[in-house]
Amino acid sequence: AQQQPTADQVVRGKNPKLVVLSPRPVVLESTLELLGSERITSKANLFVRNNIDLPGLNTTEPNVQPGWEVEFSGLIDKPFKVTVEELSRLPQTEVTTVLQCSGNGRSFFNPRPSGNPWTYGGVGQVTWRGVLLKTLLEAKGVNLDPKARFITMNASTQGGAAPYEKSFPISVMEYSSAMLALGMNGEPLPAVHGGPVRLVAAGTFGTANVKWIAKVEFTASESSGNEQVPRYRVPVLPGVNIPILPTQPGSRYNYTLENSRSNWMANINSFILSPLPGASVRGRRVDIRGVAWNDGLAPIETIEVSLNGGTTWRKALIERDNGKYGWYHWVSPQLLAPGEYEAMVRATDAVGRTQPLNGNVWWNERGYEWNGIMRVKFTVT
Ligand code: MSS
Repeated sequence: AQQQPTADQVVRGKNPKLVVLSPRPVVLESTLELLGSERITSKANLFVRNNIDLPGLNTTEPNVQPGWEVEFSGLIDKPFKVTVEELSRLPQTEVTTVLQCSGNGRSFFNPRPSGNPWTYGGVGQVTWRGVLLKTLLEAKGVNLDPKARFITMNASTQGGAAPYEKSFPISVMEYSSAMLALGMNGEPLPAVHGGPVRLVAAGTFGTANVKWIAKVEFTASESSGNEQVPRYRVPVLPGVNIPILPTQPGSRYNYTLENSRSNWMANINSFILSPLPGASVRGRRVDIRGVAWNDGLAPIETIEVSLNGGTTWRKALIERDNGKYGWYHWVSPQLLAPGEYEAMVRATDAVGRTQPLNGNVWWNERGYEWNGIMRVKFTVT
């Protein structure tokens, strides 16, 4: 049998503890242990999801490309190009966001959908620095045509890479302070995470955050490309207020732009990061800790822990230290006698959005947007 390469062999600078889901295109999963070990996810520990690798960029070093251009076109009065140097001279904004693959948690769906078998590690929290699209359009004196409803983004195809094209509603972009990011965690943007320039839209799933951005087009409709449909979509009934249309587990769905929606805004979710699954911890005082997050459109108000299978829930203490698009760290202090336990966590936001007890209610053919309540078994000694 062939030996699987380790994460640091696949991407220079990555922690070898990341799990290689695919060496090519690169897909690396982080772990609960690594996510719980730092407040901001370092570039070494951040997951990687490439649909398409750009040759030579599998490193956490910066991607220095003088003269890199991003082209703006479509439904605007003055099409223009902007270079990375020009972007770095415009006013910069920092925002901390949760970056999560919409396929995170896929392997918990039953039956298991095809695609990368993510467990919990397709997520991290990072601080971006860059130029807001709003700031850029103002600086350029550019106005949108009222018919423009979507931003259609294209990654560079340098080195003969296949195109990666995604569309997002302009309203989402405006609301989520979309930016052209040049930096991450106080450093130049690592090559593998999209350097020199990446489009970042806080509160959206990873798929919207196009790396190595080369072209931004304002369009009247969504791209009809493969990455927009059938990929990265969940079933919905147009005009019906349900986040994901439940479909028969195991069934097929004929995705169209009308009967499905793109993985736009991240849904509400929460993880237990300590104790780790299967851990043995000293009693009686045990602090159960973790993170929760949503799309930032409404604050998270309650995070609750249950130790009896969801019969009763106790409110955890919430820290609000990373802004509305970041992780809400939480702690639930417990007094526990020696024995076996299973902890569950659920978050609820100000508009009542919460997580299903059985995440499989959202079963969808491609396994997106899992946010079922997490359960962690541990032992108190
Ligand atoms: N971009 C590009 N250019 N390409 C690709 O492939 N992918 C996506 C994003 N962007 C891509 C892009 C996805 S899908 C995700 S998640 C993200 O990215 C990730 O990130 P990182 O940095 O971590 O790698 Mo799922 O929803």
